[in-house]
Amino acid sequence: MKLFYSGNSPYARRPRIAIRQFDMMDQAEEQDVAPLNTVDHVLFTHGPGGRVPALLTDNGTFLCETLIICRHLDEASGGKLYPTDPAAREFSFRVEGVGSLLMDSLFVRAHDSRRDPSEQSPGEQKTEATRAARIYDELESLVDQFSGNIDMGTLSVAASLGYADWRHAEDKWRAGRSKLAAWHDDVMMKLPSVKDTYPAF
Ligand SMILES: N[C@@H](CCC(=O)N[C@@H](CS)C(=O)NCC(=O)O)C(=O)O
Repeated sequence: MKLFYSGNSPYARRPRIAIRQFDMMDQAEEQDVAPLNTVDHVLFTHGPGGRVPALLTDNGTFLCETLIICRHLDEASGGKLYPTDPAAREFSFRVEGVGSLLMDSLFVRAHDSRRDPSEQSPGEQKTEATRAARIYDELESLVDQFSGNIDMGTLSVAASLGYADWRHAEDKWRAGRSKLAAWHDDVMMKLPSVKDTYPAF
């Protein structure tokens, strides 16, 4: 299979982390397709979206959307990305959902803040900043429960926090959230899969 990505894409980082963490480098080739948004972009030969990550499966099916791609990687790996115990699996989905929600919120705000000032929406940025703060707090309260897990739930949270470091340093998400900070910096960043894909900025 082939994963299409672009360098600092926080969404593409999630399957890129999974491929490294769950020893799938032999199964998945990666192709950097930056810059995005060109008229004749290679992604448009596969579908209308033009977004990364995208995955061409071994059967030639073109998949888009991070959560779908991670689901496919889980199947292709024989179930390595999520726990098999039903309760632990459900909890991993919960954590992945929260991490994914955080990424969406951070991404929307970063995107809006880079628009021409005349096109920005301060109201939307405030809404998303408030949402992100609520999610950081939720993660701080959950971290004791997930800190020992290495699965797509926790890896997705790490990807979102790395994106917050890059695009939203002003959030100071570590302030007052010492357990979450220690988990990210001392546990997750020690994993080569997480460290090696951390955004370059
Ligand atoms: N909902 C998508 C979002 C993916 C996304 O927005 N990717 C960005 C890069 S981080 C992209 O491809 N942007 C190019 C564009 O919007 O044309 C997912 O979960 O995979």
